[in-house]
Amino acid sequence: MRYSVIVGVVGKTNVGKSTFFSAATLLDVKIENRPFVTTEPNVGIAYVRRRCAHVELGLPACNPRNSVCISGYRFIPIKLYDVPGLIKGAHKGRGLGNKFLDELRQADVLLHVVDMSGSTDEEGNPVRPGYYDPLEEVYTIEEEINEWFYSIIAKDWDKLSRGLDVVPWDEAVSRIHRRVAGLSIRREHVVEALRVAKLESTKPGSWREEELRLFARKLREISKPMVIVANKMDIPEAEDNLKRAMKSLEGRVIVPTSSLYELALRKAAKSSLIRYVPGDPNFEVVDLSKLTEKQRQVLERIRGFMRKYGGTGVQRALDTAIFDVLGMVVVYPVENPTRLSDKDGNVLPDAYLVRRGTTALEVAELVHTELAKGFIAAQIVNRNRKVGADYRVQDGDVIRIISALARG
Ligand SMILES: Nc1nc2c(ncn2[C@@H]2O[C@H](COP(=O)(O)OP(=O)(O)OP(=O)(O)O)[C@@H](O)[C@H]2O)c(=O)[nH]1
Ligand SMILES: [Mg+2]
Repeated sequence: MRYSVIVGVVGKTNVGKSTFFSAATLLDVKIENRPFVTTEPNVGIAYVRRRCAHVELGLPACNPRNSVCISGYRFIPIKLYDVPGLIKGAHKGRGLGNKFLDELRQADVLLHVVDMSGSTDEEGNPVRPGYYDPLEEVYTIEEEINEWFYSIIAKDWDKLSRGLDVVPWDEAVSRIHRRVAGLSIRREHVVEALRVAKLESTKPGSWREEELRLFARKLREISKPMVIVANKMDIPEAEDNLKRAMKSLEGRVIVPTSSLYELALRKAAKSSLIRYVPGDPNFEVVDLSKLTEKQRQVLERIRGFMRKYGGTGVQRALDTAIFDVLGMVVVYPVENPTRLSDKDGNVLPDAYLVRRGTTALEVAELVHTELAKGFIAAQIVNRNRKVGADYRVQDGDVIRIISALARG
């Protein structure tokens, strides 16, 4: 299976990264209330949630293959990484250092989990809620992540940059791009970073450290944007901190969560104690008499939280990262435009997550290289339109590729 998006879960140590990861993937990983519990990255499959096209098109059902459809929502797989925690000075080797972040070279977006309750100190040790300022945490950890990125770019920069001043600007950009290609960075990211850093058409060979740092920071922000996961919102002290964060962390995307509650719900649903669709604002108890008094109390507390925040926030954090921040769209390739199915009659079998701006030809390539080679046109079935190779697909498009070369 191919995953079109890689999401990295990063943050200070002991803030709930592995809890978030476990809630999103239902994988059992080590979770404890002390620093540096995770020592090796965890990787798993999580899902983003979108209203399924079968509902939008008024069909009774679908037969998903590469994704799942639950209660009219299509859940599309993405790859999720949970990495060891950071502390201030990690780039100088403090704590577990930051070398493990290299696992995130391929990440498209980062979820920065923050302990919004302030119940862990600078080093991740448990303290009374409200003791530590989560705003400090946001700045400190962003700095560590930017340092990691800078160190990758700064490596061998002298050698590379010398040659850049004697070639045309376009070629210089291409060479910089090749240098950073292993970081899942596209050429337009480089162009945009140079533009916002006001370094266009300058001489990279003459950049001082300051300019290289600025370039690296902008490139990180553009190529690996971040969503702040304001975690542990179930602890009362977190609420005031969140309000402050919303005010002073302007320009950042913040999603309030309780990973602890989401994990409890997913486990309860797995044991058939409740019915819960991830991302829903509520859940349903299957049989009240099967619950202990303690379980009932916990579930009621969770229900109260969800009423206040519209859910636990875990699914929303993933959806925000993929749909709002990366601006990805979902398309449904089909072979039979009348039945909206593949050749075996499966209705809307595949949901593809693609970048906004992806063309019909690129979708054909994703489905099968042969289809793309013989590309004639595409039919956007739900809009009743015939389009060419350059058509940029829209969210929810059901697309049939008309090709001279049939699928092998
Ligand atoms: N109250 C509350 N506690 C949480 C929440 N999420 C995680 N925790 C608790 O925070 C502690 C640390 O959780 P982990 O998931 O291990 O944290 P981590 O960020 O992965 O930590 P390291 O891997 O050690 O860096 C555990 O005791 C969790 O139960 C939450 O949303 N609310
Ligand atoms: Mg962990």
